[in-house]
Amino acid sequence: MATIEEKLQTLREETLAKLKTIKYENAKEMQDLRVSVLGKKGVLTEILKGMKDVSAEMRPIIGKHVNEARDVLNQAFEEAAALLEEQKVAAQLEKETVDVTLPGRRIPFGNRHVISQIREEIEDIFIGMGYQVVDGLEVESDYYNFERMNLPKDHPARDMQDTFYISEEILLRTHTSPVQARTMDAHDFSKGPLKMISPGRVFRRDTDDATHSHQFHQIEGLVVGKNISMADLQGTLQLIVQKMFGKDRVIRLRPSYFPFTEPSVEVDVSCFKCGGQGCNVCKQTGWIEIMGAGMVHPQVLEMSGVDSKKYSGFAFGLGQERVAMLRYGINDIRGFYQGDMRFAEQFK
Ligand code: FA5
Repeated sequence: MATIEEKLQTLREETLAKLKTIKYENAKEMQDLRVSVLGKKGVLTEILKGMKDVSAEMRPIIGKHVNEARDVLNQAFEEAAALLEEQKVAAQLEKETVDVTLPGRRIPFGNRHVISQIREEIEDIFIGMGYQVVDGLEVESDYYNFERMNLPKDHPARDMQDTFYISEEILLRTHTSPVQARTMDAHDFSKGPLKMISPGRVFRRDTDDATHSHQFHQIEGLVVGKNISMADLQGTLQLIVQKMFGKDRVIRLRPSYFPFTEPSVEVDVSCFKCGGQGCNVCKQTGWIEIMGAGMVHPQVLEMSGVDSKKYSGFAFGLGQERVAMLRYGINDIRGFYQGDMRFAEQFK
């Protein structure tokens, strides 16, 4: 009968020989072989059962041989597995050919968000008229957002702009108007008039619906200098409306109220759909409201240290979403913020 050592030797030789014959297409055969040789119920375990008949002196020596055989076989299986993988990849590469005549894959191009497009368009128009474009702060102080806009702490008109307060004195700005005060503070009027626009995001505790969002975008406009009149405001707004909505559009100023302008107006544009006859877009009125505006309140000028007897100015604030909705016939404001590619791609 063969000794344990002989059995181990035979197992090693036979296993290594079998491994060599396995092709990558039959990789599972290798797995089966591994289980049958090294598995719990495999040949090696079977051979080990013979240890009980080995004398005590020989046990360490035979044990060493067994371990050696296990190591050699384990390594052989690992090498064989790596080789099969290599062969498989090589065979795949050989099979795969590149069809150089196929058209290339298109890389999808993104586009500017429609709100950004509107902002840039309006910026361009005003830059062309010599205005500077100014950034404001989204996190503002109560002082600039309200008090400097002639809305002291207990002023009832604060209710018109439901506010997210961060602390008693810090809030998310409810409009871009505080930039008026900040730029007037910084401007040197001895060097000429101030002409600026300031686009940006604003926040209100409004309930989201088709025409209201709790955050939206405004563009503030401010001109302060000598002899600035309501006619300048009207001419400027007429021009912007024609550039944005077409040269046949006219504007209408309606009396309104803002604490920071006097007089104050709501600005309507003649309906671009019906031309003023009345339709579903303009709710049969022939006019669509697009922004608030007015002559800067003397008190607002004075708070910036501007002499209201020498200087006057006009200001306006328009909602960017409102302009985009009117221009493109968008009927739900929430579309701007949902990130739906089908919506965004329409404005390439
Ligand atoms: C103001 O915010 C004034 N600061 C505008 C102003 C500036 C007047 C300078 C005079 C001088 P109002 O609250 O009306 O005004 O908002 C201006 C525009 O923002 C509105 O015409 C509308 O287009 C837009 N708007 C207001 N609330 C929302 C809202 N919840 N969602 C989307 N757009 C809004």
